Amino acid sequence: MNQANLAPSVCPHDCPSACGLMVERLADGRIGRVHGAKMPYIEGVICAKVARYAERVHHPDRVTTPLRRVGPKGAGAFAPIGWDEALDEIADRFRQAAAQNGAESVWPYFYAGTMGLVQQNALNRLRRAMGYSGQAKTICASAAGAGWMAGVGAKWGVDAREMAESDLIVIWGANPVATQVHLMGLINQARKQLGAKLVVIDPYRSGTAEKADTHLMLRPGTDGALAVAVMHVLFREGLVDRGYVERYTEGADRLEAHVATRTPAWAAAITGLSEAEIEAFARAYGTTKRSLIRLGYGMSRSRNGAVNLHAASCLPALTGAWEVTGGGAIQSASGGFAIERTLIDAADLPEPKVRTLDMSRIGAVLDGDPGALAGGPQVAAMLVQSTNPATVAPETDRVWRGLARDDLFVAVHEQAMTQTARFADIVLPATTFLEHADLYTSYGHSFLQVARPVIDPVGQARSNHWVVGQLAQRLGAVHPSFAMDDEAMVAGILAASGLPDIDAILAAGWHDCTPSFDRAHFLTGFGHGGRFRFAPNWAAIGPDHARLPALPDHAALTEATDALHPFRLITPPSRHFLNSTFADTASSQKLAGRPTVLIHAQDCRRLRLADGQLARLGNQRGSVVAHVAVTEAIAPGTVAVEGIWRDESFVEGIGINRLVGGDPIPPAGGAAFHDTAIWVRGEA
Ligand SMILES: Nc1nc2c(c(=O)[nH]1)N[C@H]1C(S)=C(S)[C@@H](COP(=O)(O)OP(=O)(O)OC[C@H]3O[C@@H](n4cnc5c(=O)[nH]c(N)nc54)[C@H](O)[C@@H]3O)O[C@H]1N2
Ligand SMILES: Nc1nc2c(c(=O)[nH]1)N[C@H]1C(S)=C(S)[C@@H](COP(=O)(O)OP(=O)(O)OC[C@H]3O[C@@H](n4cnc5c(=O)[nH]c(N)nc54)[C@H](O)[C@@H]3O)O[C@H]1N2
Ligand code: SF4
Ligand SMILES: [Mo]
Repeated sequence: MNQANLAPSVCPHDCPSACGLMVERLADGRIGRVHGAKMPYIEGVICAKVARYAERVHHPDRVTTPLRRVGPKGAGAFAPIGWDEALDEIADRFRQAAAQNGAESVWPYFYAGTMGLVQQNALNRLRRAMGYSGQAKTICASAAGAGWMAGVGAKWGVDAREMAESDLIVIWGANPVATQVHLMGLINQARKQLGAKLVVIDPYRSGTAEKADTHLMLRPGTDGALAVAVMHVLFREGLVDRGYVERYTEGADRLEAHVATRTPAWAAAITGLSEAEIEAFARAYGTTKRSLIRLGYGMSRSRNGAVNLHAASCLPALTGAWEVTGGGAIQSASGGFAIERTLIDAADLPEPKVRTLDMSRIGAVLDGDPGALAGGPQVAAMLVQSTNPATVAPETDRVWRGLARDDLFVAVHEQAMTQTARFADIVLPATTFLEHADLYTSYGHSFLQVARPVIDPVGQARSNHWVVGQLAQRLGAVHPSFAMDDEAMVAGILAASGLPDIDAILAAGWHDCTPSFDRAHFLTGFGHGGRFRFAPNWAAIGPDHARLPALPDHAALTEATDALHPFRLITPPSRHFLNSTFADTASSQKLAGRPTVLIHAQDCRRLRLADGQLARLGNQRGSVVAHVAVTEAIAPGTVAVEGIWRDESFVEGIGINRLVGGDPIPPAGGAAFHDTAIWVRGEA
C-alpha cells in the first residue's frame, strides 16, 4: 500500500458504524482497496463489502449518463440523453403536475442510501421551497425510536466502548455480527478480558446468537411478554434498586402491581421460551448493575415493536444499571450531535402547509388509497433519491403497480440500475460518496466526520445537492443553499453549529461529540422532565396510540397466524449486503449464495421439504419462491429469509417484500418487516 495514494473518506451507508476510511487511489483515476481509519471505535477495521468498494464504484452496470425510458414502464429499456434535457423535462413535469393538481401532487422521495447530511436531505430543501408533499421517514427507525423515546425521552445512550467493562451484555433484537461489526468486536473483547457473558434474544440463531452464552430463541413479536416477566422476577426477588427508582423514574408503583400477574409461566406460553430460561435470564440480569442492553431494530419490526422496545428499555431503570460504567442501554447515538440544521433542511423558509405521505406506505399512496393520500391529490410526479423502494418497501406488487401507472411521472437519481430505476421515465446518474463532499454523524458512535471527493465523478454522475440546485434554478425555487456547492454546504453547517471547520476536522480525523458520562447515563435526568417513564404518554409520541397498552405488556397486535397461514416470517438483513445495496456485486452475491428460506427440520419433515428444494411462501398478498435450508437454528413455526436480495435474484423475479404488509406500526409508523403470517409448501 502506497501511503501517498491513500485518501481519507467516510462510509456513507446506513450502518451504525459510519467508518472513517482510507481509500487507495490508483493512477488511472480508479480506486483500489478501501481500509479502515485508525479512529476510536473503528480501530482500523471495516466490513468486507466496503473494503471491496471498487467493485461497486466501477461496476459495469453503473449508471453513468442521464437516461430516458424508451420501452414500457418497468422494462428497463433506456437511451442516453443530456443533463440539460433530463433536468428540463423533470422541471416541466413537476410544473405541469403542480399546475394541474397542486404542488402536493409532487412527491420527493428520499432516504438514507447516503447518510451524509448534505446529500441525504437535498430533496427536502427543494420540497420545502416548492410546497411539495412531505414525507414521513418511517421505513427504518420510527418504531424503535418511538419505543425508546417513550421511556428514555432522548436519542442517545451509553457509549458502546463501555462494553469493555460490562459483566453482562444483552443483544436484544440485533445481529451485530452482520449489521454492526464493531459492536461485535467490543463484545468479543469484553468476553475475553473480563469474562462478560453474552445473551442474545432473537427468533433464530443468527451469526450473533451463534456466539452467545445464552440464546433466547423466542417467537417473533413476543419481546414485551419476556420483558414484563423479567420485571416480575426482579420485583419478586428484590432485585429492583428502590433508591434509584425513587430518584429517576415515575410509574413504578403501578408497574409493580401490573407485572405481579405476568409470571414467567404466563410469558412462557406467549414466547415459546421455558419458565426456567426466563427466570435464569432475569436473575442474571438483576444480580449485576454492569449489564448493558443493545436494543436493536429487529425487535421493533413487528406491529407491537414500539411497545416491546419500550418494555425492554424498562429493565435498566429498575435495576439502576444506568448508574455504573458498562451498565444501561444503547439504541441510537444519533441525537448526541449538536448540529444546527437550518441549512440542511432549508428551515429558514416557512414550512409549507402540506400533507405528509408515509414512505413505508408508498404502495398504498401510489394506489390512491384515500387514507394513505392524507386528504390530498393523487401523486402525479416523483423524484427518488438514495433509496430503492421497489425492492425495500412492503407490498411489492402494489408498489410496482403504482410506479408503472401511466399518469405518474417518475425520475430516479441512482448509482445503480435498481428495480426502482427500472420503473423510471428519467434516470439520473448519481455520484458515490467517493465523488462528492459531505458531513457525517453516526447512530453507533459520536464522532463527527467530513469527506472531500477522492476521485472525479464516474461518467457524468452528479451529486444529490447539485441536482436539486439545478432543478431549483429551473423551477424558480429560492434559498441560499441552492447556489452553494457541496463543500460550501458542509462548511456552512459546521460554522452554524459552532464546530471546527473542514480542514481542522480532516487534520484531526474526526471531531469527538461523545456525551459526558453523566449525560450518557441520564444521571442528569431522562428526557421527560428528568424521569424515566414506565407508563408512556403514547399520545405525545404518535397519533396512532389508541391500541397501545398503558404499561409494558404483550400487545397482541401482530399479524395473526392461523390454520391457513401457520408460519411467521422474519426477513433480517444479509451480512453481505447493505439493505439492497451490494446485492448486485459479484463477490457479495457469491458469498450470500441465493435467496434461501430457513425452516426448522421438524416443519420440513411435516411439509416433506428437503434441503435445497424450492418452496413457495405465500399469503393474501402473493407468493415468492426460494430454496429451502433445513435447520435446527430457528424455532418451529418461524421461518426466515435473510437479505434484501434484488428481485431478479428470486426464481420468479420478485422478492420477499411481496409478502410483507404495509399497515403502519403504532404509534408513529414503521414497516413490520418481521411480522408476516404465511403458508409454505413444496414447489415441484
Ligand atoms: N451487513 C449489513 N449491515 C447492516 C444492514 C444490512 O442490510 N446488512 N442494514 C443496516 C440498517 S439500515 C439497519 S436499520 C441495521 C439493522 O440492524 P439490527 O438492529 O441488527 O436489526 P435487524 O437486522 O433488522 O434485526 C436484528 C435481529 O432481530 C431479529 N428479530 C426479528 N424479529 C424479532 C423479534 O420479534 N424479536 C427479537 N428479539 N428479535 C427479532 C432478527 O432475526 C435479526 O437477527 O443494520 C444496518 N447494518
Ligand atoms: N424485507 C426487508 N425489507 C427491508 C428491511 C428488512 O430488514 N427486511 N430493512 C429496511 C430498512 S432498515 C431500511 S433502512 C430500508 C433501506 O432501504 P434503502 O434506503 O432503499 O437502502 P438501499 O437498499 O441500500 O438503497 C439505497 C440506494 O441509494 C443509492 N445511493 C447511495 N448513495 C446515493 C447518493 O449519494 N445519491 C443517490 N441519488 N443515490 C444514492 C444506492 O445506489 C442504493 O440503490 O430497507 C428496509 N427494507
Ligand atoms: S458498511 Fe458499516 S461496517 Fe462497513 S464500512 Fe460502512 S460503516 Fe463500516
Ligand atoms: Mo435501516
